[in-house]
Amino acid sequence: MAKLDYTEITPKDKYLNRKEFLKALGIAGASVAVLAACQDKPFIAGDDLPRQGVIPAAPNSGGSTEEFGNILTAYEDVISYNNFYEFTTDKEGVARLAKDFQTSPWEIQIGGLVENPGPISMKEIRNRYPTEERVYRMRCVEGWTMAIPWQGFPLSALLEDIQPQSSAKYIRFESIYDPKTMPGQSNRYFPWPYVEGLRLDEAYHNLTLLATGIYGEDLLPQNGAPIRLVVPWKYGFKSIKSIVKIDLVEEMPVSLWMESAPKEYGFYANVNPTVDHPRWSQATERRIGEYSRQPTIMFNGYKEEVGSLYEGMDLRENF
Ligand SMILES: Nc1nc2c(c(=O)[nH]1)N[C@H]1C(S)=C(S)[C@@H](COP(=O)(O)O)O[C@H]1N2
Ligand SMILES: [Mo]
Repeated sequence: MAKLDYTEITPKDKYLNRKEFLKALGIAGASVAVLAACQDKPFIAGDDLPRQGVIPAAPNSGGSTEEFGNILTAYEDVISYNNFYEFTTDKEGVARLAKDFQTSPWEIQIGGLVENPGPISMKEIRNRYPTEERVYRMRCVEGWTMAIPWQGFPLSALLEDIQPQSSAKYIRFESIYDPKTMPGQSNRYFPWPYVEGLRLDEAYHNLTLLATGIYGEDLLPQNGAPIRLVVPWKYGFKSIKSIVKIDLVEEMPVSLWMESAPKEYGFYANVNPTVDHPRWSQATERRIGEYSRQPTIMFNGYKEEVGSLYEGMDLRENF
């Protein structure tokens, strides 16, 4: 299927009827049938926002977006409703505070139990790893959710280059620490810098992405520029933004959220409708741009892809 050009398609859906719109997208007959099932559903968040669209019938993610109504979250919403506590805990205030955040030059320090440690610059990363588009659902632990077309490359591609040693069991990520430019880091309640981690098999999973763009545009600071993690079957807080350090380690890393509220946030953080947050239910979720709530889907809809990673584990204990 032809790659969607969001800047191109969006104005067209205003003046073309649906059939012509689909034709303009280059979607073949078979896909039209799939999309027809959801044609009565409205676009998320109003039709006058700049970039939004129908999720391609066969996104190359391998992940399923069908349960999500095949509707992408409007670009305007993706860049204006953010969790990035280094700037502020006010979701609608992040974009303004992050506007002048310097994301170039940028490098990631690679270390720990690897054969090839050292810094790697964003320039090198861009040259070395071709990006692909992945349409993923993102479910925040707070109960809201989006569907986002990312540009990125599998974390496994980087891992193959840096070569974890056999003693490495986990990967640990660190976000930038710069309280001079990130006002939220003066909030001493949180143990900065933001830290996250994955088990090595989760890190190697093909769905696990290092993202550099959204909707065909480079990431904006509020979304974690210039490079962030995206792990679509886990709560959004695992998808750590603005990464400056990656270490391969033997022990399970302690994330910022585990350290600040260990009873509320565990290491795994797999989306699970049957395991509630101590202060609220996780049974339902609200898509940004809609009012009603929908049932939460196990592993955020990616059970087929990732279920086997957790076979035999007690997911209530390992929350
Ligand atoms: N460094 C850092 N990464 C972070 C966060 C944060 O506060 N700091 N918030 C997380 C949470 S809770 C969510 S839901 C997602 C939000 O990503 P988005 O703003 O791009 O939608 O980023 C995650 N990554
Ligand atoms: Mo979140």
